[in-house]
Amino acid sequence: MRCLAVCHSELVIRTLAQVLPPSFDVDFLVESRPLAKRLHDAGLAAAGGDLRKTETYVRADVSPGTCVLIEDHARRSPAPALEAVFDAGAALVYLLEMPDGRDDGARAARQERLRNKFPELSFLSLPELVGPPLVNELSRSMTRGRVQQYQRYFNDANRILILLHNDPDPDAMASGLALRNLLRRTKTTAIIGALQGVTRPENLRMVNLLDIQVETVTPQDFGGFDRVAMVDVQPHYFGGLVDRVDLVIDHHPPQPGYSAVFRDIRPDYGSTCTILTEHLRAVDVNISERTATAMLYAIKSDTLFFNRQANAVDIEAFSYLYPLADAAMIRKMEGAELTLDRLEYVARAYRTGCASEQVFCAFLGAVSREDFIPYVADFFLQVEDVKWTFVSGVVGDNLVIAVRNLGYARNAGELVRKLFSDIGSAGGHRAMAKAVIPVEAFRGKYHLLSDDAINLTIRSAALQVLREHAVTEKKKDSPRT
Ligand SMILES: [Mn+2]
Repeated sequence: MRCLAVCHSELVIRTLAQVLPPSFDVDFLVESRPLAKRLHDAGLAAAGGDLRKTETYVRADVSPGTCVLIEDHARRSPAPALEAVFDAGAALVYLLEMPDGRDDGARAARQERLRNKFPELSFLSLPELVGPPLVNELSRSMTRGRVQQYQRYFNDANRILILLHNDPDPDAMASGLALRNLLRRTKTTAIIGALQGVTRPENLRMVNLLDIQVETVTPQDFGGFDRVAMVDVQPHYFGGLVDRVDLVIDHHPPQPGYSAVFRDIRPDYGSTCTILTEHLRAVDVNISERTATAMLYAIKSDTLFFNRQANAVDIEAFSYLYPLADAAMIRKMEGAELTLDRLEYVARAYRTGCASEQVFCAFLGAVSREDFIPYVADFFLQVEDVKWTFVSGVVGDNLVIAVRNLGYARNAGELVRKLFSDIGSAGGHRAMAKAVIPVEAFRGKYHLLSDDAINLTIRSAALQVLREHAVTEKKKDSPRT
């Protein structure tokens, strides 16, 4: 592609000459003839001329297919040069904006003015071009400093505990592996442990396929370790059992009330493994295929494959780990979603549930494990025309209700709080929510004699709130007279 760079400063010229690939056939146009000669002598295709005259650009053989880059001048308006270059027939014109002390608002206003005059003009900003890679590099060295500090701090410990939350999920386990890798430890000197082990079938499948050992520890064991680290969880989770740790790495919102020698908490990250990918990259540690596979699977599962709370850093970590991981293994772990006992509950919900007004409601009765309930709620949300699912079941003495929602108008978390927070714990996000209510309290509130009425009760309460909401939305939409 032919490119004409209209420049004032030698630094910009030399930089462009170096960064543009040979497929860009670049000619430089400058105002100062001595500069043009110097560039020419240095082997660059450069010419001099009056930048405000159309004939200068005609002579430079500008056509609609030429990419024209115009370097902003510190003291002069770019308008005359732009007018001349468009008159000469250019169509692909970029103004390369230089840092000039204008704030963002003033810059936007100037762009607007110029674009009104030259609708085809595009803008490139030098600070924006230089910024991202520079900031990336500098934050990587900040991370490097941080990681090297905790590596040294853990170095002389005989035994290390990497503590995970109860019923560890892929992100917790993969973070454990990654941290052990960073601390250059083996499973005998750095134990990955949890107070309650893994139970969910797809997580057990990950444990088996990747041969991950999560040891069950008790609070009494903590004293037997020289250092304690926590990943994907913070000490408050353990309700006063641990008030001091050596290292916390987590992507949940920061919690007060504990002391940690080192902490790296980034609530805007989609997974803890994303943070740990940055740690591993910063210190150039070899990532084994097993660890990369676990971490990649963790990022996928914590972000629901980028459907939930993922951002550029998660995608960046994902693409970094992807070539290091075993993709076939990940497919195998994902296949673990469907198990016979899950299908059993799906079938139960299908037999006993009902769908109307885009709402699916089912009661599973006594459920052997709580995670069957959200599983079934997720499952039925895939059904054509279903926008809400309310799936309930009894776990011990509690009624657990999982709510899922496809629509964008209504918040599932708010809805369960409105319906059930007076008799139990209720909360969640826009798309998923949960309530846990003592069965007796639920029966008391709704005067129920039998369990069979539970589903109908939840259904009519939910439909009522959703209908009320639909009415208020309609009122908001109707034009005022
Ligand atoms: Mn997580």
